[in-house]
Amino acid sequence: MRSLSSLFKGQRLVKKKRFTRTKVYRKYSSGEHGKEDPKVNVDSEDFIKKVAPGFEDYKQFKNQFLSQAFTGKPVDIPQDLETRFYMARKNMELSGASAEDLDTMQKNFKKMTPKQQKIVDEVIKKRDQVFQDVMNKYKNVDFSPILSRFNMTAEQTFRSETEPVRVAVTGAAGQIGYALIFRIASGAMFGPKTPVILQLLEVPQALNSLKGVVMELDDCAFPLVRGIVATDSPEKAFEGADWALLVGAKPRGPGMERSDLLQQNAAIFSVQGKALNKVAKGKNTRVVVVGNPANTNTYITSANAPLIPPQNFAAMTRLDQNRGITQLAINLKCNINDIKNFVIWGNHSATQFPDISHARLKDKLLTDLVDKKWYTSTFIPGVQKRGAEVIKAKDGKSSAASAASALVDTVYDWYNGTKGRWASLAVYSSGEYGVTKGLFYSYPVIHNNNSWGIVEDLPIDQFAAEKMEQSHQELLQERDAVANLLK
Ligand code: NAX
Repeated sequence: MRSLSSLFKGQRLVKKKRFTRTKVYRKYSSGEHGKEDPKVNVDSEDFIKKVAPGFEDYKQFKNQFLSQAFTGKPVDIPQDLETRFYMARKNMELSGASAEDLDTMQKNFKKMTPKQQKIVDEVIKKRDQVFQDVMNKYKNVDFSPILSRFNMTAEQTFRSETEPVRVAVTGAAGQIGYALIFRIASGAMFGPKTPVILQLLEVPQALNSLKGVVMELDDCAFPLVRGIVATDSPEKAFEGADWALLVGAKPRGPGMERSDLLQQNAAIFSVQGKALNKVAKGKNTRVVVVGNPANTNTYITSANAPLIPPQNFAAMTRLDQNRGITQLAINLKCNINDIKNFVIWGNHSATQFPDISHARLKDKLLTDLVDKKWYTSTFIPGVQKRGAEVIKAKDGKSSAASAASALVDTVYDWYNGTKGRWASLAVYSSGEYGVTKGLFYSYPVIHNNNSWGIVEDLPIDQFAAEKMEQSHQELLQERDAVANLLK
């Protein structure tokens, strides 16, 4: 019988091929990801012989299989469960699943009794049949976009029983915290099948308010929430954390100098870095900083947590990217998703550089579509100062729901991979594009396998180089202003 889930898998395979060809992705892998199960070598000749007899490799088999499925000729797929399992594993691997996902799938598959495995097999066959009937009925319709949404193969459902992700959120009773926590709990951040344990940190004065937030969380009856911790102790909040989202920070008070703001926040983030180092999951913890000044707070947190690789820390610049891309889409009268490769460079501050020089609308360069004067005099300052504009419009209250949403996007991409799409993120610099090693600088990155790689070797013109350098210099000054705290 033909399998429509396999049709979809083939589409993902094509995407993956394209991604590999770009060669812009440099992998930083840390923690336990990337481990292969020595027992299963899906590239071995035995495996190919078993699942794809007569073919050179699995990809060739897959392509042939696909074209047969599209022409409506019946295709045999091996029926024994062990083989189907290996095929599923190979499909997941080809479509960019992490080693961790593959291991989980394998573990869960093995946990099932033969009877359960048979039931899953039956269910998937029935579902495929329904799709097939619909496709036969509406022959002139292109089903590929619809099929791509039904990507849950029976094998992937094995992933549903994953361990909960422990997510620590600081400043949990603040504005952003309130807009964020409910979205994490609903599954928007880690996906609708990943349970979460929320570990919420606040200052002692805000614990009562946090209690109210927890009551509301309870009242939502989110099925994915497997536990909630509400505390004013960083060590409790970060205990065993897979992800730490550092939102809480000291706001800039009236008359406060930027250097005071830097110092006061540096003190908070040193304490939190030390606590993360002591009690979080070590090399498997990932940390995203939102609290301002976000890049330098990330630098301080990472410097205080030597057991966690610096590549696991990042400062959020996705809100700036989202702000910019929306303005571009409005200007060009297109959809957000039609614009690719728009990027924020540098610091999350007014020196950030929102850059369209690599961006495309479908196959056209944005630099050919956008008025240059609008770009330099309206767009760039507009993105840089958007935060202040929002504060003005909201009578003194800063961006909250949009910041929370950008954080959901940031972690979703890091956790799930971007399949070749670029995302802006302030990550540890090893000197790329002339930035001082060790700073956290916003670059275009591609996520895969719970890690990221900077898109390298992009041509940088003089205009861009000057803007990028300006932000770099500001980050160096911020680093120097907090140097005393790192001795
Ligand atoms: P709020 O003042 O509403 O909330 C901050 C919360 O953090 C408060 O509840 C406070 O009690 C708590 N807090 C303070 N110190 C803490 C500590 N040591 N441990 C735990 N909790 C602590 O601010 P909110 O609007 O939520 O903004 C939070 C931070 O995000 C600010 O620093 C803000 O500047 C920054 N932003 C960063 C953005 C970005 O794109 N990176 C954009 C939005 C936002 O401006």
